[in-house]
Amino acid sequence: MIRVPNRLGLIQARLMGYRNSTGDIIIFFDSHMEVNIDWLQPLLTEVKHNRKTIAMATLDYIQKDTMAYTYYKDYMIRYGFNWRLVFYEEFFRNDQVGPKPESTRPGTVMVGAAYAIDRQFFQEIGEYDEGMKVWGGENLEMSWRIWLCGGRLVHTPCSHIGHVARYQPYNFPGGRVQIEQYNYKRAIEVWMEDEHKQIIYNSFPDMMTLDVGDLSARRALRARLQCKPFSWFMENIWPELFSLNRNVLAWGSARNLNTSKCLDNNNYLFQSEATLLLWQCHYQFASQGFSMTRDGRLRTSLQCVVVKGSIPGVRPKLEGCINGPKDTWTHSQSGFIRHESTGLCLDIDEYGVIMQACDPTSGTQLWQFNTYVPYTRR
Ligand SMILES: [Mn+2]
Repeated sequence: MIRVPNRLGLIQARLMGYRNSTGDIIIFFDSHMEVNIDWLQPLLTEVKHNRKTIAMATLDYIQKDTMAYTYYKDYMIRYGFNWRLVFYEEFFRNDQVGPKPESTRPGTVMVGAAYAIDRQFFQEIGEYDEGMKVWGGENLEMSWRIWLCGGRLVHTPCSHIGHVARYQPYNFPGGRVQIEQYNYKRAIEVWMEDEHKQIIYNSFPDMMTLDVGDLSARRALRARLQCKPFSWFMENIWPELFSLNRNVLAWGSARNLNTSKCLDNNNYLFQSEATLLLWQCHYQFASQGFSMTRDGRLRTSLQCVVVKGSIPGVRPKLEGCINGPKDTWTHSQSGFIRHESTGLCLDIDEYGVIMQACDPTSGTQLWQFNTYVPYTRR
C-alpha cells in the first residue's frame, strides 16, 4: 500500500502505482471496483499469449446505494466516441463476435480501468501522458496509441469485474470542462490528422487557442514507435465514426434554403433507427454535421439517412451506415437532395423533414451545405 500526501489525480496516481510495481503484468483498477470469481486468469492468458495485448475485463453493474451486484451472462458491450469525444456504450458488430462465448472481442477504446498489460510493454508504448491533468481523455489517448503503435485491445468475456455506477464525487481544480479539454487537446494534437482536428475544433472553438504545454516528448514517442496515422484507426478500428470531410462532395451543416433550419441528429450516438430532425442552425458538427459522400450517401458522422417506404409523405430516418440499409442520394447543383430508389426529394413541413415528389417550383426542397468540394480524381 502506497499513500501519497497530496492529491495527484488519476493519471499521476496510476503512474506512481506503475513505478512502484514489480510484477510482469500490471492491472489498473478504480477504487470502486470489486473482482468476481476467477477474474484474473483470462486476463493473464491473453497477455501471456501476446505481450502486446491489452486485456480488458467485462464490467458488471454495482448499484451505488445498495451495492447490489448484477451479473449479465453473455451480455457484452464495447465503447465508442464521437467528434465531441463523448465516450459511450455500443453493441459489437456481428463480425467482432468470435465463434465461442469465451472468444475475445476486439475493443475500440477502453473505459480506462480493469485492464491487464505487460509491464514492460506499458513502458515501451509510452505509459500515460504525464502532461495530462487529474482525469479525462487518458483512456482515449491510450486506446488510440495502443492500436496505432503495434498493440491490440481486447474484451475478455470470462473475466468479470464489478464497477459501482456512481457520479464522480470529487472536484476538478480549474473546472471539469477545462481540464477535460486540456487533456483532449493534448491527445488530439499528438495523434489526429488535420481532417479530424478540424471536426473537433468546430464543436470546441475555444480549444484551438488553449495552451496545453509542451507536446514534443509525446510527438517524439509517436515517431520513435513508428505509429500508424489516425486515419488507419478510423478505417480499421472505428469505421462507425465517419470523418465528415473525407471523400465527400459536400459537407458541413445542411441548411434548408430560405429558412435558418438545418438537418440535425440531436447528438444521437447509436446505430439503431432514429428520427432525422430539422432544427435551428447552429452549425456544430456533432449534431448538425452532414455529408454527401462520393458514393452517394447522405450521412452524419455516425448514421446514414434512409427512407423506409416509397410514398410521398414518408419521414426519413437515421440508421447506422455499416449494418443498416445502403440508401443513395443525389444533390443537384440547384439544391435538391433526391433519394435514388424512390425518386422523392427531401422537403420540410411544419413537423420537420419529409419526403415529397420532387417539384422544380418548390422553395422548400432546396438545401445547401457549408462546403462543396471540387471533384478531383485520385
Ligand atoms: Mn469508475
